[in-house]
Amino acid sequence: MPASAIDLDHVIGRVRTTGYAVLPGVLSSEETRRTREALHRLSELDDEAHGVERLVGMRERGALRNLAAADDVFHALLETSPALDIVDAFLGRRGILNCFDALTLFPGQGRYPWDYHTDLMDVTGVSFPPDKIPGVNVLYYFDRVREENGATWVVPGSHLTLADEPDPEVMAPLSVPLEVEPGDGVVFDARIWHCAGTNGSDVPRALIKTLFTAPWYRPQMDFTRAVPEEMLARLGPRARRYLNVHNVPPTTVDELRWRLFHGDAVYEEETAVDKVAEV
Ligand SMILES: O=C(O)CCC(=O)C(=O)O
Repeated sequence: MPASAIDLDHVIGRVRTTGYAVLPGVLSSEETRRTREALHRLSELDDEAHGVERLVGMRERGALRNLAAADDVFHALLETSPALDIVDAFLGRRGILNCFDALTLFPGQGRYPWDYHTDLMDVTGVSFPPDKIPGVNVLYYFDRVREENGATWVVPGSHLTLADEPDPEVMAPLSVPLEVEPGDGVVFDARIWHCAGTNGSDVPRALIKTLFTAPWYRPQMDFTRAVPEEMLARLGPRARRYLNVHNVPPTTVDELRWRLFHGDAVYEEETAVDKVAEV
């Protein structure tokens, strides 16, 4: 999908009011195919490396973590995906990645309705100014998903509630299943209450989750160390910003002084070279 095909104002309006928007065909069919294949390979490797039983015991089977470090094929989701313009529109040039994982629902597996949650539980119940959104989640789907094979359920408008522990039995009837095709995305305000459904089919259904937040929210991993240096170096400025390379606190007084003097210039890598090292 060319970036221009997203009606940014429309999507932003939907996310602000209902809390979510579906992005039909946000990935091209070629990207969808290559990414799905890579997920499949990675899932087999994870099973082999850690053992299916152990992963199931940890509730981690099919949860493929830190995709930025797994394969260059995933980097498009931090560099060229049209959905990133929506992320930047909400979070500005300081938005960072919180997690970049694949999540799989295997046949018979489900989380509905006990697992209603928001993606920013640390700020659940906190009131923000209407124009400030602390986080945006973009989900990418690789299967045709319906209620029967584990659609994601969202409670429209619930991103604005200040209730910090709503009853799942109350939320379930208020929620809607998101029906999508392979290559579709869903973007939502990360405060929306949502829940994975139950996969009643005989094939796994997988999605990729890219959660972005304001720079003050602690990411799931320290990507500056969790992504190999040579991979970080291959990435463009936008992806490096999401991976938080500018947000690591200074480790020397010289570096601190450089930053105090240059202020926000540290975020200007998208138009300049990485000056942090040039203290
Ligand atoms: O797997 C799903 O449908 C929902 C994923 C989810 O709960 C999340 O992104 O936090």
